[in-house]
This record gives sequence, C-alpha cells and structure tokens, in this order.
Amino acid sequence: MFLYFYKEQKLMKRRTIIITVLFVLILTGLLVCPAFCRKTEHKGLNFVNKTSDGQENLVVVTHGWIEKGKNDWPEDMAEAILKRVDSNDWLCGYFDWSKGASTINPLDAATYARDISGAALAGQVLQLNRNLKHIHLIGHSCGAWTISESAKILVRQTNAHIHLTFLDAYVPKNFNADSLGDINTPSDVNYWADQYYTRDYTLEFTEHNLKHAHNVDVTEIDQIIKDHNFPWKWYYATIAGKFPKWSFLNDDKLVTDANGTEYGFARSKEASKDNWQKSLELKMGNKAVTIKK
Ligand SMILES: [Ca+2]
Repeated sequence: MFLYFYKEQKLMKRRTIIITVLFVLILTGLLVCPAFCRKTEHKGLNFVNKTSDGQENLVVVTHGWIEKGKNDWPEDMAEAILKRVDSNDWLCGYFDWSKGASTINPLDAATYARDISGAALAGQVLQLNRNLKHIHLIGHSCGAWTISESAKILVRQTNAHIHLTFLDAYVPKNFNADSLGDINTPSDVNYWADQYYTRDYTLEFTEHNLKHAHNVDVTEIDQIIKDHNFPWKWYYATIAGKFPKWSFLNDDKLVTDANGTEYGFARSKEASKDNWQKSLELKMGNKAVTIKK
C-alpha cells in the first residue's frame, strides 16, 4: 500500500513538472514570437492617399508595443479617416516603428518611442517639405511617446497647429507623465490634445489624467473585461461609425457623448473646423470626463 502511494506521488510530481515546463514554453513562445518573427517591411511613415501640392493638413496614426502599422489597425484607421475628409486637403497616413516596438519588455518599447521613433516621425514629416497648417498625430499606448516627442520637434520647425490624440497612453514608472504633450507653442499656434483611456488590466500605467490633454474615461462603455485596446477600437468607431469587425464589439452601441459634448473623432479638425475650434475651449489637465452608457 505504502509503495503504491509512493509511486503515485512520484508520478504526480513528474506530471506537474512536465505541465509546468510546457506552460513556460508556450508562454515564452507567445511573448517572443510576435517580437522576433514579425515581417519588417513598411517601416516609417506611409500614406493611404496620393500626395498632392494642395494638402495642407496631415493626420498620422501610430501603434504601441508589439504592434505594427501596415495590415494592422493604424493603416485601417488612416483609411477610415480618409473616407471622412477631402483628400485634396488632407494627407492621411500611419507610422510604423515596429522594429522598436518588438521588445519583450514594454518599458524598452516606450523608451524607443520616446528617444528614437518620435524624432524619426518628425524627420519624415519634415522631409515632405510642405507648408503644413495643421498636424494631427494619434498614438496608442507606447505610441503616445512617439507622437509627443515628434510634436515637440515639429512645433519648432513648422507653423502648423498641433492636435495630439493619446489612446490609453502608457507611462512607465520612471517616466514623467507631465512630459506628454508638454509643447511650447508660439502665440499664433494652437496646441490641443485629447486622451481616451480605460481602467483596465494594465493598471495605473495606462490611466493617467494627463496635464497636457483633455482627459476622457471610456471604461464604462467597454465590455465586462476592460481592455487596454478598447480606446483605439472606440476611437476607430467614432470615425467609421462602427467598431472594427474583428473586435467582438460589433453589437455594442457606440456612445460618444458626455455632458453634451461629442468625443472622439468629432473633436478633430478632420470632422470640421468648427469642431476643432470648440475643442480648443475644452480644458486640458482635467479630471477625466466619463462617458457612460
Ligand atoms: Ca488603461
């Protein structure tokens, strides 16, 4: 009898070890493969419409950690915006910095976004060598640092008004959240930013009320499990009128209103000049406005 239990216990231990090893291998594969097996084409700034001389307005969408631009949501969002604007006036694009975003630790991706990809995006915008009147940059998660650092350069090198849209901005522990959107504009240049965030599984790292943005909390209109990706899916829906088809949010009612103000794409110059003027009156550094069902 004793021998039977001894053998049974030994077998259980062996099974536990095998299951643990398999679990670790699967987890490692899930984390490492997206980081190192990603295709490397379509880096940098790409446009979804043809460039022409008359375009004085620019909108660029960028991604966060372990994401890319081409064949991913930033390209889809740029195309959705193109359908809402006059392509003679607007240049619509997405920025791919997946080389720096493909890291095991999200802190490394945020550092790359802040120190390298922001300047890279600004450099490519400046290479367009055109007299831009308005620049709207949209960034999710780590991409918040890309658009913020890019805007700090662009405001010194152009006369364009700057609009930043932060989607669940990721602020690592040793980063200064107040640095996001801390842009010194000349008196004749407008800067305004909006941020949409959820209180989700990424915890306090992605739910800051930013000093240099008008903050909007969209947690309550997400599904039961709150998602770090919901803010970009919702923002996409405010452009296209419906959630992305692969998002499991198809049947959800789109809510954009809080206290009589419509949020999301409606706050951009792309929606209309009047909308943008109204946005400039909305206070930044606020305690988040909550959008409710
Ligand atoms: Ca969040």
